[in-house]
Amino acid sequence: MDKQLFNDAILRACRKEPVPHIPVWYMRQAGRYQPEYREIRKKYSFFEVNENPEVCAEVTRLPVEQLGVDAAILFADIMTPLKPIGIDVDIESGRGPVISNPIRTLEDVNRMGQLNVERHLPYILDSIRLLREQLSVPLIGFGGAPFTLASYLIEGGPSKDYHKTKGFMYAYPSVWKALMDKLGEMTITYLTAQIEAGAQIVQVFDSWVGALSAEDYEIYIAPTMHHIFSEVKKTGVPTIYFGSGSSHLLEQWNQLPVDVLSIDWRITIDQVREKGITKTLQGNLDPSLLLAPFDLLKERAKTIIDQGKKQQGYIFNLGHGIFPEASADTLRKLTEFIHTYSQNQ
Ligand code: 1CP
Repeated sequence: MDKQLFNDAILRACRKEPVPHIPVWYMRQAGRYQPEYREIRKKYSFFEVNENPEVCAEVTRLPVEQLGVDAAILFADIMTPLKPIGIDVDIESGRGPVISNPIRTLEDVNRMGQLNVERHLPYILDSIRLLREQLSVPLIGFGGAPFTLASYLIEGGPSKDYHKTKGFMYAYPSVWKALMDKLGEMTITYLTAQIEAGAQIVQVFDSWVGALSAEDYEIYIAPTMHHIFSEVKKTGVPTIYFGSGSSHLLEQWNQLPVDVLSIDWRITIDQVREKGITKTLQGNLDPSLLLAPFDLLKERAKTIIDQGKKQQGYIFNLGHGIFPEASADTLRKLTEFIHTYSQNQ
């Protein structure tokens, strides 16, 4: 790849360096809102797309080509590494990951195997290598964080309140610790392998950890997250940590050896900066605004950029993922607006 043509704005933002424009990408930028994706899914199951590097690379590139975003995110799921270690997970259309053998006991935890990425997920590494040849923007690798993975493993599928997960955590603290340790090591192994294959940034999705109080985060989660980010830091590749509804945990996140904090719309960027947080920030447009009249969407994006630009180290994104009802055309126009508005200031 010709270095001159390579758009490294997001890497610069991660490192808090000056940028030619505010970099932007969208969580869940590949998915059901795209007619092309829906066509591909008629032919292949979710995991078939995941397991075929040519198709996986095509789906990963689609939003870069169509929306003009500044980064690609590998097409996979947070559940991808759990399948080869003995978890019977299926992705149900319109629902999400469903598990037929939920975790209930220490024996269940011990039965989970050890991830060997070269052996179990060679297609993930092949997809990354292929994408690095094809892309002129950085490639983001990713994994699920232990709490969020555990919520699916214990609930058996998506949940609204995480009562079973939290009940398990309070009732069996030593089994919980064993589960966090196991998922933590798996995450380190998985992210490191993606980086060795060519991922240029990695994001850890802890989508549901905001369900915990700050006190419980400190006791049950922080040590594992500290371990994960200190290990991944050794690679020198920038790391991003995302959670929704997690503003009450930001002071604790700020203590982690992570480079970028990805926030949702329940807090403003100014409010985060007022807390003394100086890490790069990513976010935080409410994805529902994708259904608003474009002028309103633009106004809200403008406010976010104006706040984000006050310090070096800002990446535009949504506060959570794109959903199937969103329009690719709106996202394309939004991306263009963010680039021109942030260039001309
Ligand atoms: O462009 C991309 O972002 C694509 C890659 C990607 C990523 C980063 C997918 C594909 N999934 C994810 C992460 C992921 N998966 C998260 C973290 C991000 C978030 O909070 O949105 C979570 C919680 C999951 C679990 C999951 N997988 C759900 C959510 C269920 C719930 O509890 O609400 C769903 C619906 C899936 C399936 C899935 N994963 C990805 C896609 C495109 C889909 C839809 C599947 C389909 O084609 O049927």
